[in-house]
Amino acid sequence: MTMTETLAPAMTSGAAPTSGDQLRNDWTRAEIAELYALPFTELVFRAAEVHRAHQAAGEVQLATLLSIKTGGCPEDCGYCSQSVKADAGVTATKLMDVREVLQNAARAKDNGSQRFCMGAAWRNPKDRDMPAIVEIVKGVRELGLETCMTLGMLTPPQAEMLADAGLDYYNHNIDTAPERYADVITTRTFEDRLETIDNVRKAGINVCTGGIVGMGETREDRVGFIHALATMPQHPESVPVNALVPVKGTVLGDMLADTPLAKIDDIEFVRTVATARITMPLSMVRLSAGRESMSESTQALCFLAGANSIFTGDKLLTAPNAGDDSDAAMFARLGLKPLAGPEPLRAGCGG
Ligand code: SAM
Ligand code: DTB
Ligand code: SF4
Repeated sequence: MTMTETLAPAMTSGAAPTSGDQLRNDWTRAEIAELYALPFTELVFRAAEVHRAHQAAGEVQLATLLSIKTGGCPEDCGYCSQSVKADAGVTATKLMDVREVLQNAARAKDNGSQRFCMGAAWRNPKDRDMPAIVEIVKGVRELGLETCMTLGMLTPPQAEMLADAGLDYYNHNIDTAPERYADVITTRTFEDRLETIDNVRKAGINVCTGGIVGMGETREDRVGFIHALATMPQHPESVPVNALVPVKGTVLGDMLADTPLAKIDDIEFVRTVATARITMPLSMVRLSAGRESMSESTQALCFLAGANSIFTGDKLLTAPNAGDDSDAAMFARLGLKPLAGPEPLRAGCGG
C-alpha cells in the first residue's frame, strides 16, 4: 500500500471510527522522514485529515497522573529526577497506601478525568509488591476510571497478574530511537523495553508507549523513534509524546541548561505529533510532559495535528503540569471537549 492510500478522505468531526483496515505497520524510515519533511501546513493538513477520518476530532481525553512510589530508582535514565543518579531534590518514598491512592483517584474523577495513570520509580516491581498493586488496580477500576500503571519492567507472570486484576493500560516508553537509547539510559537496553511491551501485549493489556523529544536528538533520531512505534506488530493504543522537562540535577537537565537552543522547537514538536497521528491513525496521541512551558498556540497546533489526550492536574509525577484552571480556559477558548465515549482503538494493527 502506498502512503497516499493510507490517508482516508476527510470525514466530519465525530465520525465513527473505521475498522482499522487502513492501518499499516510496514512504514519505512524513508516514508516517515518524507512525512516529517513536508511543508508544515501540508503535514498538519494531512494529519488533521487522518484524525477526522478515524477519531472524534475536537474531543480530548483527560488523564491524571499520580506517583505512587517516588524516587530512589536504581535506573540511570538521563532525563529523570527520580533516579538515584540524579540530584534533583526528590525525596524517596515507599509505595503509597491504597486508601491514599483511591482518594487521589476519586478527586481525579470528580475533576473529569477518564483515565488514572499511576507511576512507580522502580526498575521492576518485586513480587512482594504485587498484591498491593493488584488491590490498587481493582479499587481504581471500581471508581469507574480506566486504569494505567507504569512500574518498570514486568515478567510474564506479573503482566498476567495485572491483567487478571483488570488493568486497562500499561505505560512503558521506548523513549527515543533504538540507536540513541544507550546515550540516554545505560542500565537497561531498548530490547529490554520491547520485551516488557511484548509481555504486556501477550497478557492482553493495552499498550501505552511513546517517548521524549527535546533530549538533544536529531530529526533523524525522531524519525527512528516514530518508526519504532509505527512498525510494532500492533500499534500502541496510546502514544505519549513528552517534551523534555529539563530538571536541574539530572544529566540531561543540566546539559541542556547550558545550551538553551537545545529546547525542542515548537514547530518540530508539532511535526512529531502530526507524524505520529498519520502513521498510527487509531492510537490516542497524548501531549504529555512539557505542556506547562508550551504556549496555548503550540498546543492548539498539536490538537489540529491529531493530539487527542492530555494529562490534567497541577502535577505530573514530580514535575509541575499546566493545571486544571488553565486547561479549562484553554478548552473553552479552543472549543475542545473532554472525550466522552470510548476510545477508537481496540482492533490494533493487523499490518
Ligand atoms: N519507572 C517507570 C519507567 O521508567 O518505565 C515509570 C515512570 S517513568 C517516570 C515514565 C516516563 O516518564 C519515562 O519513560 C519518560 O518517558 C517520562 N519522563 C520522565 N522524566 C521526564 C522528564 N523530565 N521530561 C519528560 N518526560 C519524562
Ligand atoms: C509518560 O510518557 N509521561 C508521564 C507518564 N508517561 C508516566 C510521566 C511524565 C513525567 C514527567 C516528569 C516528572 O513528573 O517527573
Ligand atoms: Fe526510574 Fe522510570 Fe525514572 Fe528511569 S524513568 S529513573 S526507570 S523512574
